[in-house]
Amino acid sequence: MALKRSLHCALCAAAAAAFSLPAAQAPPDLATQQALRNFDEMKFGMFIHWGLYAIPAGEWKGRYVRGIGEWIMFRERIPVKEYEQLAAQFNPVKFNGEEWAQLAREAGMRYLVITSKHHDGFAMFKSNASKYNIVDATPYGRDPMKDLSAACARRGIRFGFYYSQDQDWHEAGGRGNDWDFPKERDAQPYLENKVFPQVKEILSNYGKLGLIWFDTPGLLSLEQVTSLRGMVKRLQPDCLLNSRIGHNMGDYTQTADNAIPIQVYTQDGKWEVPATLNDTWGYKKSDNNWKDPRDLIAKLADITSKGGNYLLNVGPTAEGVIPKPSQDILRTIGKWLAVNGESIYGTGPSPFHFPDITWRATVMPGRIYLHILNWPGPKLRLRGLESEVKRAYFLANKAAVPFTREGDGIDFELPAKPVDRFNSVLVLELADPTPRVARSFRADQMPRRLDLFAWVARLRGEEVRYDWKTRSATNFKRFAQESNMLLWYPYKSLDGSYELEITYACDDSAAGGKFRLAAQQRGAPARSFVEGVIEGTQGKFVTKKLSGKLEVRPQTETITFSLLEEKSEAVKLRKITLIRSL
Ligand code: FHN
Repeated sequence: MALKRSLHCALCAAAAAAFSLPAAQAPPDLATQQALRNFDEMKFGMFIHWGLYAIPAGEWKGRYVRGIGEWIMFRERIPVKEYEQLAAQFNPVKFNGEEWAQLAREAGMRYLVITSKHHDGFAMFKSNASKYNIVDATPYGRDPMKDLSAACARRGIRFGFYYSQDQDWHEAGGRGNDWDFPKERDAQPYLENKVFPQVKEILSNYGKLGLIWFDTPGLLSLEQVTSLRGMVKRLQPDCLLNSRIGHNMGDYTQTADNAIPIQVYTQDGKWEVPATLNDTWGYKKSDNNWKDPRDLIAKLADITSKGGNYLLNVGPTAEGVIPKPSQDILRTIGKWLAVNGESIYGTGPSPFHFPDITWRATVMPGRIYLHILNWPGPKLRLRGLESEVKRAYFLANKAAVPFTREGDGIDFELPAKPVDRFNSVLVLELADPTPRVARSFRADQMPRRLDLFAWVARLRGEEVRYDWKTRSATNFKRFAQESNMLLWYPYKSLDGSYELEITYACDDSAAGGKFRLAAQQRGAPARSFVEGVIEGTQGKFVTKKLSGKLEVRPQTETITFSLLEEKSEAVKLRKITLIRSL
């Protein structure tokens, strides 16, 4: 796919409403190829979800509303006329585009993507296509995107807009609002009167855009999406489009939200992980479940080593302030990058698959960067590297690290304590420009036993937590609508039939709950699953074999762990081990 879609040049030049079939597998044009190279080098970007939803900030009529903050209108079925009144209160007098762009810079983020219009339909820029915009409908009366795009340009940060193209709860022709608009919708007038003109506005009034980030493509037709893509590429040929434009028409791929592939993933071209700093995108005043900088720095290394970019979100308040905890976390990441950026920006993915969560690897010609995320003690053993290592040293202090070859591996002698409290990067200078790796250790070879660690999983739900000390996830609350769970994303790497082991700890008093491991495709009931009971372990970590097999197919999107009863939520799940049947 990578460069899935890709249209004939003739089509790129066609008028917005024109339609012809995409040359689905044609290589991207030169402008797009160059833009993709730049995008690949940047690795780390700032996502900003900012809109009217920052006013209720997760509460409606004095009541807490579960879920992500920017979905409050949908969750509470707020009528358009009532939600629209928020615009009359929106006055972000503390907004300062220079400060936001400067924060992105200090965080080491090289691109920035902000919501120009989210699903609530409100334009955060001056629009002539709809009066429902920040200049015409609020007391603020200014276009903050002008300042922000200019502030980014001044700092060499590539600027992009998020735009919700299909889902628009403000419009009868948009998708999602069936409480105001119960009749079947006709998307075409909505597209022609709002989406196409607004997308044209964001492409015309804010300088060069690095990308447009479409979202929840939903039900738009191939013709409609082709028109949208054609218009963007006609106005700005090197503006990238993400895969959520729909119909395989993006220039690069998004993973699901907060979803990191379990292993190196390069077969489908460039990809990006959109991720939250807490449990929401839009500001929610009660959400203080901030991720630890250690976790985020490790995830940045993890994603980079697997071939992706990391787009990390902040949700500013209605006054226009990025919450202080977000700022502090981002600056901490930036400090790590200021020292270790060489091991991230412009690097290539790992030539090895990852046996566990001790380290990750990125490469530059003649170098491997080993990101040591979980300190292994006095020795780190790296198996499978055939290239001669000329020198090994820590990036942070340049201290040489002694090593010896032993069998199929190299043993590195490590100091007693990590050199960096988050991620100590060990540089290996090689005799070869491209590392030679023995076949069975290569990134595209999965071992027979593969551990799915809780740390690598997406944690779904407001309550479930990862604990670094025990390297396990816990607090799996159950709710009628959406229970907490762990999800792993195999991305086609695991076709096969697997026996299973579970490594966990549970106090005897909390034991007895049933759990399920399932291999699932989006929207379909579990194709294959195995169930078991959480037995008491007196709180100690144990590994148990499960009865039954899990069938994983190339089209399997997720492997999930969830509890089936309101019991054993305190289980500490460290990992699931898949053992390929011979
Ligand atoms: O529904 C949106 C959500 O509000 C948020 O914008 C995320 C960001 O990736 N995208 C959608 C859900 O995937």
